[in-house]
Amino acid sequence: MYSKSEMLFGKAKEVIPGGVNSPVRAFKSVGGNPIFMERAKGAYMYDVDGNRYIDYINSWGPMILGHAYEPVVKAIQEYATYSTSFGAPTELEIKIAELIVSMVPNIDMVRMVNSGTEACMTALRLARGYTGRNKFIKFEGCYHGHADAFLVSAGSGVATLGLQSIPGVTATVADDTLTAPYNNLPAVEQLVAEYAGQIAAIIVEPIAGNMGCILPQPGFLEGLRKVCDEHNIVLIFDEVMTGFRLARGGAQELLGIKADLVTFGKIIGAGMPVGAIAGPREIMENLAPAGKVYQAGTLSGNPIAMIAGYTLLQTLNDNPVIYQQLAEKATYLVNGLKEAFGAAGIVHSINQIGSMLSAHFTEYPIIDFSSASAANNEIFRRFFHAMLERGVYLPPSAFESWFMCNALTTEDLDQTITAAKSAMQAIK
Ligand code: KE4
Repeated sequence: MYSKSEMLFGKAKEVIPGGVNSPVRAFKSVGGNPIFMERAKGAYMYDVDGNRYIDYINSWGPMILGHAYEPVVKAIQEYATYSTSFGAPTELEIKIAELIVSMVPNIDMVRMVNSGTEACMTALRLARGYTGRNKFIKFEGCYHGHADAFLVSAGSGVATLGLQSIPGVTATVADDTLTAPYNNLPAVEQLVAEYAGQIAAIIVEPIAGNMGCILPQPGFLEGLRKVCDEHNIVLIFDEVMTGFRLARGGAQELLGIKADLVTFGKIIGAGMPVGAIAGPREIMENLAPAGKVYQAGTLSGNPIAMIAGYTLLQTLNDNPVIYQQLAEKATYLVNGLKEAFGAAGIVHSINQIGSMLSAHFTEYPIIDFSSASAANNEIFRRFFHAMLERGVYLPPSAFESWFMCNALTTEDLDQTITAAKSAMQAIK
């Protein structure tokens, strides 16, 4: 069933550290060997052994309209013939920046980079340059990419691998990273009082997606906004995952909370390497060459990545009904999963907002990293493999979100629910 994947993984480990180019792909927390994919179309991925999977990873978010979305593929094919990179400004970069400014609330300007990591590290440097302060607050279990400052109490692959401290991240860097539990406003207020005048930014996933999917509790984000206003702290919404996924204007639009800076990734590039920082002119014009906060990139604003992202964002912008369709599909799936888990007598807690969701095997609500960590990972591990054997590809870690694409049909969802019922009976 997986013989070619197993052979390829053996070869990969000879020339690629851990056999993968990103740790979370290695199946470390669920065990077994990663599946090597060959192609994908719409809601389906096909591995090198010819197995088909209904895909709930969507490349960790970008494939919101499904894999190999025709208009994006055609746009890439056309623009590749004009050259794959100029290293000079292009009109296309203006067009995508203007489109993003029209879609996302509270921003005047956009700077393109090549990953969510670059976007978040730039936003932090910008906040530090703008305020003249060094420290910042992040939340346990939130993941903002692999820049040194963010690898303290991080989620996603760092949590998946159980890494408490990261060799190579120096104590001096870590000293400026302050952490608080997600959804714990008093802990933030205490840090702000203790480090009065020293905190440049609070960076938060407005809906956390890197310890499973965790929703902000009423008052949490509003409280962060108030603290930032009172202490002139830059509030950074890391919307690498939620941007363009939960609404055209992302979590700012959906939740009605104003950030000072917003970071993007994933969907903004339609699967091509793109990240972005966006915000008001007053802050953004501190970025070089307009200002002195230096940031650069050989392939930033790359024409192939830009036309891919521009094509996808145009579709989303012109068809906001997609977001309602995605949310309805996610709700349908969650109801089916609850039925499957309940029928097997397995305690569970499922979080969902829009087309993001995660399933945890615990009777307690999942509201922060501590509660996510306390859930039963052994059941998750067995569920993951039982679903894989039944042709459903879930995130290979309980510290990740599931993602829905709009190519999923009711038949796909029913097939997923049937697989879940069968998987639960097999593992209980
Ligand atoms: P990238 O550098 O991986 O493009 O983006 C980093 C990042 C920043 N902020 C948030 C909220 C993110 O979710 C991410 C990356 N997400 C993970 C999945 N949870 C990427 C998957 C991987 O590491 O392979």
